[in-house]
Amino acid sequence: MGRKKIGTTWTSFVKSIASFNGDLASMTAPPFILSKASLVEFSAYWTEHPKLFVAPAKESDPEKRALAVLKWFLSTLKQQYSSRNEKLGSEKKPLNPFLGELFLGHWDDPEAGKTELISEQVSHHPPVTAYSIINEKHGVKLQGYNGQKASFASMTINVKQVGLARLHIDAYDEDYLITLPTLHIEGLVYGTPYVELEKSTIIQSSSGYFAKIEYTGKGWVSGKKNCFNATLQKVGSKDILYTISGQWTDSFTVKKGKTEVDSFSHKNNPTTPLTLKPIEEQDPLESRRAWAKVAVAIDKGDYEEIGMEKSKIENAQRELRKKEKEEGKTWERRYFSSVEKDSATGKLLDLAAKYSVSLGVPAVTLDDPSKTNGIWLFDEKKYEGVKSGTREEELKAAVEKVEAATAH
Ligand code: CLR
Repeated sequence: MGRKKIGTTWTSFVKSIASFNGDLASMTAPPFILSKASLVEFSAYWTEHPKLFVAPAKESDPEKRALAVLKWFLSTLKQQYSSRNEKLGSEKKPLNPFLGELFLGHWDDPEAGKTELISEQVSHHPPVTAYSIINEKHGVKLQGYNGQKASFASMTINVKQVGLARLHIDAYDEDYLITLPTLHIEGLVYGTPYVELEKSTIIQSSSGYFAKIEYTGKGWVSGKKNCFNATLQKVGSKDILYTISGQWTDSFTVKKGKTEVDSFSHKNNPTTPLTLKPIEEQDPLESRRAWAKVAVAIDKGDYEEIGMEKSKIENAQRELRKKEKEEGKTWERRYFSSVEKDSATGKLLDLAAKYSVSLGVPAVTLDDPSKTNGIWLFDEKKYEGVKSGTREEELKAAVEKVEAATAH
């Protein structure tokens, strides 16, 4: 393919997104920027350093624990927002997950032991992914759900994330509420898209610590991309306990006052690969298996074949929704349930609201649940049912339905 051809395709793509409506799923893109990974896979980015994920559980001092949580969170940003982009400017458009799509796996780490990942697409309109990440050995659990609201302005795609994440540490019965940063895509006009983070993230702990991460983008002092400054405070005092600053794509330093007390560098901390079942052993609703034919077509760069294979999945889904409507039923989520109210999050939000006044920072509010088709919680009962085999019939029926809808 000649340069000119790519250039023209890119230009028409950029023109087409200029008129898109905010639903990322409806955006059509040329094959060379299509990713083979579905968004349901992105939940794995939270735990590519299992050692840091479980580190807070080893600290008996609540302040050190809150710091360890902050450090772990900062270490996840590179994977979340730039790992698909090793060569800067090669961000791609992920596959749009279908309702019920799953991504299941685990990490084995000599120190952290086994950490399990359960990710499920719990809503299609609007698209929402829910996940649960569990390390039983250390009693550390993360759960959350998220969707995206996108808009296009002055040649960038702006993405507001809706939803939240919540970390639980069993030994201290402690919770941490984590908000999700706003982001935008840079480099679009040049055909070299990459993510830059904006505004801030907060982490509110039930033990009274409050962390704020401010994303400064290109630091005007350093001139580097992906910069941030973070602080950790305890409520009731204006004292800053720790500051962390650096580049979330590279390294950062932790300081107490002016003294450096710790640091982190991605170069010295390789990620732990996620272990997945081989495709043939996966459930038909698992992402890699379900999208396998689309992935082959993307590898070939065959636009028609991509379209045809995607349509098969989309039409089957449409048919299923139609049937459900006729029968007055809804799709049964395998691992998550939607709730009216989540009291643990509610408590943390109340704390954040109270503290924000004393700390002089904006209060954290929960996004309107309608934006995520509800509040999604990991359902332990459903999970136990899957593990012990008591839901086998139900799961088989779900798979059969999908397969029947795909057959014609
Ligand atoms: C999904 C939830 C993850 C964090 C995350 C990282 C990158 C984001 C992604 C989320 C949503 C989809 C996203 C992506 C970067 C690019 C992609 C915004 C928020 C868009 C749809 C691709 C636009 C197409 C250009 C590359 C041309 O925890």
